[in-house]
Amino acid sequence: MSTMMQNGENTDIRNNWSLEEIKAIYNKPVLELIVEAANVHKQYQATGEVQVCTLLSVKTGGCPEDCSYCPQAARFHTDVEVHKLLSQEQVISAAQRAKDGGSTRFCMGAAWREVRDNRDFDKVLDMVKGVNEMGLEVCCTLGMVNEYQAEKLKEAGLYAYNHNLDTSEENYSNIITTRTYDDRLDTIENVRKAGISVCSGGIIGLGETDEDRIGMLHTLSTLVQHPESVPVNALVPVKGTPLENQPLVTVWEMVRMIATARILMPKTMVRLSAGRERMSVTDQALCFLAGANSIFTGEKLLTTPNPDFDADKAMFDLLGLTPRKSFKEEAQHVCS
Ligand code: SAM
Ligand code: DTB
Ligand code: SF4
Repeated sequence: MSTMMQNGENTDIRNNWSLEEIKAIYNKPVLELIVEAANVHKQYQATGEVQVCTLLSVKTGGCPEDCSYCPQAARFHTDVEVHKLLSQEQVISAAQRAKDGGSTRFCMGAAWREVRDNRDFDKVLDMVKGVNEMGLEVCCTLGMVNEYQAEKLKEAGLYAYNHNLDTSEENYSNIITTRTYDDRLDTIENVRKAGISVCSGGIIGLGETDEDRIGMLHTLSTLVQHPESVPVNALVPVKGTPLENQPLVTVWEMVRMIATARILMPKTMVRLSAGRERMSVTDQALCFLAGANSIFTGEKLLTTPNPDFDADKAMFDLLGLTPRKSFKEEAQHVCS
């Protein structure tokens, strides 16, 4: 830790954190934790810059999995309207709207357990190509992928793949029974091997303990390479799901997760993800101070509401935040 604080070299990024160390960070008095995280943030990240990403559900509902938080699982009776795969035109026009609204990353989500080698996957590959050609960083979240499918996505121009661990290994079977933690880790490894940027985080507010939150952060921060982005979602309780009556998480719980993630994974983009709709600007400001530097914009996440464009624009103006340039642009700049 001290070497990391001294020189900020890449080599100081640690992936050997112990559970005890993480616990000690997570349990610090919250204001002290924020200050420490803010210092790490200042050292490793461009403070004041926030990555702006937009989501689109390209295939909605009817999912065979039983993730107890998710409105898209076929077995729960929610108000989500099932929709087959969108057309290429629908996706490109949504991506254009996102780009016009200042987004640099466009993430397409599908309510699939896993990718299958069929025509729908070929269509998704075309969507990836199309969005990539628009100069956006393309991200997908399509469920489990094997090595071969990850390579095809990479060839099509995929920049990042989102695959969340969601909770700790110990708590996993209380939340999802239709797949295992190892299934999740295997997909992350396949994505990494294909040379795609890894986006993986989780949800708080599922009824998990602090130990579960710490356990999930331990798994993420001890991967051979840290995920390039870690989304921290607050559960959006949806009517009809088993978790519909879960109490809302507090801002302090979000701040603790974000700050701990920032300290453990200094170079990672930490995303303040689901749950912003219920947070005030003051709450969100605390999360940015604690090291969050990425958000989803646009009035919908996948199926649930998100603050609208004007509200986020006003928040950026008020807090003096600027949208981050895309990593793709930066890479081109370095090459040219
Ligand atoms: N089916 C794919 C999968 O599970 O990986 C991709 C889509 S899935 C909806 C993507 C992520 O959304 C989940 O891993 C979970 O973290 C998040 N999510 C789903 N429902 C949520 C909810 N009600 N509140 C917060 N996050 C949620
Ligand atoms: C992530 O971690 N959060 C996003 C994105 N990755 C795919 C999804 C949040 C979904 C919230 C519930 C919904 O809108 O359906
Ligand atoms: Fe399906 Fe993904 Fe929802 Fe789980 S989180 S039910 S896999 S869409």
